[in-house]
Amino acid sequence: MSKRPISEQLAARVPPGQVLTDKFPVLTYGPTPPFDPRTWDFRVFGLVEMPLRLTYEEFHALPRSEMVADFHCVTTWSRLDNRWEGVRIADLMQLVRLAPEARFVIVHCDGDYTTNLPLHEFLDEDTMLAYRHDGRDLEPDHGYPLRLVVPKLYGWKSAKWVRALEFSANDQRGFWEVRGYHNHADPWKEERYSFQEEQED
Ligand SMILES: Nc1nc2c(c(=O)[nH]1)N[C@H]1C(S)=C(S)[C@@H](COP(=O)(O)O)O[C@H]1N2
Ligand SMILES: [Mo]
Repeated sequence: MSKRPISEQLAARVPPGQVLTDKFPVLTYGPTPPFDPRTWDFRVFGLVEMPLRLTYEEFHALPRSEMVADFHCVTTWSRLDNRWEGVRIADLMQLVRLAPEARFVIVHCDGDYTTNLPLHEFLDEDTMLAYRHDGRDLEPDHGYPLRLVVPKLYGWKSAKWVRALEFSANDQRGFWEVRGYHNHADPWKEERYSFQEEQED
């Protein structure tokens, strides 16, 4: 963790209770799942007009974008200015027609990890399914071949090894959301733990 003083401008980008790091720690529950490009696929299902299935090659043929974003882990480290490359959710959603009842997305990953997001935040301009980080392919431990990036929520919503998106009318708490972490996870409001949800209205 960096001990040097940081500028006011930088400090304004660090949410309460967070400490900056230049490293890129690996935060995973369990082992890094194996990856085989011949069998890997990416699916969209649930409240959509037509379910979607893309192979590894088809996914990589989607329009590619780049974005720079900060990353905040609930264990208190923040890493600024990550350069992600991949497919913006806004571009992916050109291929998907949602049913009007869809209000949540459940992200399904290899290794049985899941996480949940409100649809409107998932569809924001700043979300991406990334396969590169800081100019290189993602390391397997950081989610290769594909991870979600949701900069405005704590890192556990940025699911690694994503295989499917499920659109749903009902919210379904994911892996950490059923194990004591906050359902929403806004780092600026320090929405860390599920017990805080009872104090909200
Ligand atoms: N599939 C999966 N995705 C995951 C996790 C995990 O355990 N499994 N950990 C989450 C947590 S708690 C954080 S902070 C980020 C960390 O990403 P990193 O390991 O690339 O730093 O991944 C998130 N995505
Ligand atoms: Mo985390």
